[in-house]
Amino acid sequence: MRGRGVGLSRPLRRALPWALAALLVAGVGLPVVAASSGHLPAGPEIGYGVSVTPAVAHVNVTVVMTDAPAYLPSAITVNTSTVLTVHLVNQGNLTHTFTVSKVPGADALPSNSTPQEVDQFFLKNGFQANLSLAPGASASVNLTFGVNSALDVFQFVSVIPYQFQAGMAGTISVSGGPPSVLLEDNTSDSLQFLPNTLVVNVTHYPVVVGVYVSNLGSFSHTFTVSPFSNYSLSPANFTSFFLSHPPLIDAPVPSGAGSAVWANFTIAHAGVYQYICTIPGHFASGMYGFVYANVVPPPPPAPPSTAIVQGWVLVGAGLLLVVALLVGLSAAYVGRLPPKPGEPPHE
Ligand SMILES: [Cu+2]
Repeated sequence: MRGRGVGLSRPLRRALPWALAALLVAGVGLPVVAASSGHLPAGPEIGYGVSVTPAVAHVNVTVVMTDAPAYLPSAITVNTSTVLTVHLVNQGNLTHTFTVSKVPGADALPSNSTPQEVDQFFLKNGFQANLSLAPGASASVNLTFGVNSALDVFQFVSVIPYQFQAGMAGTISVSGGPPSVLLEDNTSDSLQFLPNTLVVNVTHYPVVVGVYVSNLGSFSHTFTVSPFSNYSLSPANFTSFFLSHPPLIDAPVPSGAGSAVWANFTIAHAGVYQYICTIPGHFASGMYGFVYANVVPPPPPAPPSTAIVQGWVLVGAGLLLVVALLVGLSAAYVGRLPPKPGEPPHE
């Protein structure tokens, strides 16, 4: 064969297509498999809450003290992140105090407490404010309610003996207010929340959470959060459930791409809170998600493995290489056989 000059030997020529096929399968197949794995569904995205410090609001309230004895008004409501300035006016002929509990709770100081027990309570727990006003006097005091005061109720009383017992008491209730944890979510015409997993990690409860819900599609939706933690709502009866157990928030997401709504709500304690869209049929079609409040969310479902596919590409390339080897070997072997009688010698 030597000296015939052109190119490859016959065994190599026979084996070459198979070897090329093996290279093609390995060289093209593997990158294609690797690239396609990046486009496989990757499971639900997770949204993580971002802690922020809300701006502080300033609120003024005038409280009149009377000899009834009483405070007018006796119920004050503020938001979190508020500085409350109480202007006190004693319109009576007796001295009264405005003594605010440091301990939250609508009945931290039981109404049947004796004057000694009232004194002991404030001696033991301290107070947020303690002003004594002579008849006709007036005074002001600032009280601060931060992000950690959500849902707290603080009592204020007059500690002059037997005034509290006679009814000189009131409450400051702290409602939600601006959120201290921000999240984002989206609604889609495929009836999904994107993401459908929201994570809140805070060191104090209750916490006010604000979710900015944007509409990616054209249908209107709602962002409605279950009042119960670790409780699964049912598409069959959530309407009646919410009648007896009002949701933490029921925020309408207007129709039309680009519209958005803030869904602000207060989470009382750690746990998993389901949220749904209450538009008929949407929840049943899978339009729900979960807020994981200091609970680790389950890992998103793993994308379908490409290991088997990649394995088969390698096996296929290997088989083709074996075929190439066999073809090459057999061609070399055939090449050594003497020509059949009557056949012209090989060229
Ligand atoms: Cu919906």
